[in-house]
Amino acid sequence: MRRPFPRRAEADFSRFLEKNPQIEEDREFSLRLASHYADLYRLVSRLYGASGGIRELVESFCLLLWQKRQDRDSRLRQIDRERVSRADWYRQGDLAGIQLYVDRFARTIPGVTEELDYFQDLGVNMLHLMPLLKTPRDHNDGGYAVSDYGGVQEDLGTMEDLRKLSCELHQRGMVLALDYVLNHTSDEHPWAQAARAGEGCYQGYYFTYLDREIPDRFDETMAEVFPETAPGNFTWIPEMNRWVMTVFHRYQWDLNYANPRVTREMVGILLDLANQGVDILRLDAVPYLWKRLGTSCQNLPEAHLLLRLLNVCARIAAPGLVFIAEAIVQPREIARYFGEEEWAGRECELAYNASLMVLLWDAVATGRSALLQRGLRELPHPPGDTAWLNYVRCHDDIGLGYDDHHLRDQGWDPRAHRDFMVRYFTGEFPGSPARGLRFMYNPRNGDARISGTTASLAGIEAALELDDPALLEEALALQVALHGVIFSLGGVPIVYAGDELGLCNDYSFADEPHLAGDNRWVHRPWIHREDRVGRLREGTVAHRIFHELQRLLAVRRSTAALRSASVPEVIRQGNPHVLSYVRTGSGGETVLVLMNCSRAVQQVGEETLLPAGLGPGAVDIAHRGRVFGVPLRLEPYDFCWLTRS
Ligand code: OTU
Repeated sequence: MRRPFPRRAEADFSRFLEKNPQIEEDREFSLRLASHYADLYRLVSRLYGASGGIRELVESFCLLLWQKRQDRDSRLRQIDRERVSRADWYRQGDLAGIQLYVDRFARTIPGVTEELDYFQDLGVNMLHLMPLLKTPRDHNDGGYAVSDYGGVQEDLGTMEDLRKLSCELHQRGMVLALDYVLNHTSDEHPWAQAARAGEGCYQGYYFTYLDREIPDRFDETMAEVFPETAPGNFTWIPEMNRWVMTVFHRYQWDLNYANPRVTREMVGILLDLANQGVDILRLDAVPYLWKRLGTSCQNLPEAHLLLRLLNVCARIAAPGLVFIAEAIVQPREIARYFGEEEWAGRECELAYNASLMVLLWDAVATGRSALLQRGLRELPHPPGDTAWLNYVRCHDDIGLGYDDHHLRDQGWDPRAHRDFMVRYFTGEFPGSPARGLRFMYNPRNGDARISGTTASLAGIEAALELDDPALLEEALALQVALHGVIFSLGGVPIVYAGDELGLCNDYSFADEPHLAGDNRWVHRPWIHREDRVGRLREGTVAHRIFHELQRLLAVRRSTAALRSASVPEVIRQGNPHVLSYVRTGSGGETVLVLMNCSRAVQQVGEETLLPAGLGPGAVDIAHRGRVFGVPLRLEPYDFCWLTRS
């Protein structure tokens, strides 16, 4: 819904057009600018109103958008038109992604372009490439410390390679997603270098302080992201004789968005990336985008306003572009990054469903579905055209971001339960087949997180090492079942590359000095051509998993209830080890999803089938039409997608 122009904005807009008559000649652009101008104006005023000069500032944003529109080629403008006419193109059923490191998957961007058949063979159509812009060679946090947003890491290729990849993807009906690391730059970015050289203007791009007074006050209320390797939130820079805010690693300098110049620069870069043919930008670390003394500096209202401003800019200058929010916080907080429905309310069209991911692993460790069921039931519904991005694993650790009162309601002590989770997935808990690693233990509060690939956490690594066929069967079943959940929940599922082949932990990082201190690299395996070829050899782990995921993705594409944007309806049933929910298509057709979260055989009675309108003879479309007797018998980690026969 459009709200009327604030009177000042209206006058300013007319004056702006008079001064820049060329803009009105581009009807498409000027109409979009006109329809979003009021929102742009309001957002800029709310963020920067206190400093005055709003008209000039808004004008400078408009000119920037106009300039970036000039750089947008006709191919991308055509895509813009198509997407504007199907506003929720990204959730119309069949978007499914894979996330990968260019170097670890195919060495270079052209190497990835040559592998597009592989992705289509699996059945994914969205390629999320991990950060690939220029970074310092050593201190780069896997690409999350950018030293030049205008160039690609030399070893990976060039911007031209990226554009070619985008064209090739679009020709195949696929889309490209890229990270936008916008909370911080590398300490080797030219802005940071200028700041270090004493240029006050660039020091104002970051948070810098002469003494510890303000840093100490910030530290009182801020958490630590990497307590083992990067304690505290500030780093002393001797050349500058100042402290600088570094929430993540000491070489990642937080940008100061309270400075509108920073915002304008970062909007420009965002649109430059869009103009390379990027369809989806994963906005990294969005909770941290705004800082204020006396707060946790996470999820502040201004961070939301800033994201709305970025979104409005995209709607005007590159409307084919959508955002993914990367906010690994409490579910209710994550959902706020979708934004609200009112004016300029949209922030990110997609958001990582971090709580689902944790609760899936919780169900594995406990063998019980209660917490997962509750988490799903209470998960906020994505508003309007937005959707969850569902995943089993990603390149980061598993952080145990539970709702503590959900744990207490189960009779579990939050601290003890988190300890149990870490001990389960590091294999310390008796009987656990998991082979994860403890990540970032914080002795001050006892917190720790978990690293490890799906296969190693699921028990495949242990089974292969112990040569235990029964354990292997179980672990394979689990690896597939977890994907069976994310493929059947709606939203956009995303596979973490290597998981489609069942790749286990890769310990080679320990021999590389600049990686050794960060064990997240254990689950960022090198994926060799032989690994991919392994999927073609029957009897291998890779073959088993790849073909199961391939089949499930195909079934998802052809099943209206699974493709639909409907929200899963969680079903209460008697067996505490079984996850159960129903998906409904627009024509009323239903699919009942059941997953046995335990390592024992489980039964499900007929009463569970009824809410989904199913009875005896229901057919499991996830397993080539398998038919069950009643009660239904689910093997360890078995799952099914049931429909009427
Ligand atoms: C992200 O993760 C990236 O995914 C990481 O790979 C980066 O190291 C990091 O940003 C810095 O760029 O804390 O443990 O709420 O949780 O942004 C991972 C969001 C992280 C943060 C998240 C961050």
